[in-house]
Amino acid sequence: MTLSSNFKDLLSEGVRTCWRSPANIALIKYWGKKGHQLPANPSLSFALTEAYTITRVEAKLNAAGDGPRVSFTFEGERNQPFALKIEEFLKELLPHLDYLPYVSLTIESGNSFPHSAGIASSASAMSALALTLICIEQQLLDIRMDDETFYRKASNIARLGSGSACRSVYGGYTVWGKHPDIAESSDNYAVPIDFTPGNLFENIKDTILLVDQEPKKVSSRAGQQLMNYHPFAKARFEQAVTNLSKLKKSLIENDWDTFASVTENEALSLHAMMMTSSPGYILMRPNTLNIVEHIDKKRKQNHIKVCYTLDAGPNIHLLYPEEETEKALQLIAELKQYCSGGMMIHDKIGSGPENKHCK
Ligand code: 2P0
Repeated sequence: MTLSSNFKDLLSEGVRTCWRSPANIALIKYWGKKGHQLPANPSLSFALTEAYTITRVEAKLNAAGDGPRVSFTFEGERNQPFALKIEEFLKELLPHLDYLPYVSLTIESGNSFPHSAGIASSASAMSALALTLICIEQQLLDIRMDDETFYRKASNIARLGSGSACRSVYGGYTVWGKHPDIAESSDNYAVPIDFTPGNLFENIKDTILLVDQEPKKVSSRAGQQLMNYHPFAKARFEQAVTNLSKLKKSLIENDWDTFASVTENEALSLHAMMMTSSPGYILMRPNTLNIVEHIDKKRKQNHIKVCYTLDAGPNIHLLYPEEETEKALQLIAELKQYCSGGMMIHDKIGSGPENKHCK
């Protein structure tokens, strides 16, 4: 690539951008890969509101062309493990972003949620960084992309950093992975859903019950790799496709009971895959099961519209429609005893990344 004089001028002054990007919670789970960071099955998630990463980036000229050179801080401090992940990610991006060798990047990042809370931070972190990098490309090459092209490109780039991150570049419900019922769905990037969910799901809430805040015994990356040799992999990938169709129907038909049974089936199947991997492992804790049993019992007694899902960890995401908040909060008060230090995060579906509120 030849650097234009304008490109050099811009970088001499420094090009800056900042994005805030949310975590997401998957209802249909991505668990297993094919090819290069492509999903073995489609997944569906919604963006959260309160759990997000803010990432600020300044790009300056690196005339040597041996970049990107990187200076990274997390919440004001150097963080070697995160810095290594980012360097690895940027190397992956060299074939995709021509300007990278010619820049020195100063990257400052921080999360809205405690790092130890056991909430997946790679989705918000990698999506925020992907958005900043595409934004810088636009400024440097003076390209004007329409929104759809911009977000698809950011999603494609985010995927290379962390699969679930590609779903975090949009608000609301999002699908990643080719599925016959979702128009324009792709394995390369996520797309917003192409249908309107019923009112029970428009403002869905998610209270995250923090059962255990210890670091995970097995990383998601390692867990996903175990799917390559898993005896039940084929059936699991087919199950996700069928469950996505059922979930779409339940969202459109405003059918909470079907939504709940599919969502919980996905959560338990995800953990069943972990338990039946070789070697097998268990990320749920005794209090995860105590919460599940308590929800089952109280839901039957009081007909509360609640259901749960699990990420790759022990914490429970309790989902409920906005209109059910009062009843759900009573149940949540009973569940507090099972949370580590009584900790929980009250979150809800969100409108996706922004670049205007970065302070
Ligand atoms: C998901 N998870 O769909 C599933 C459900 C966790 C449980 O995607 O290897 O960090 O970086 O692509 O995205 C977590 O795995 O894995 C995940 P990589 P990622 O949200």
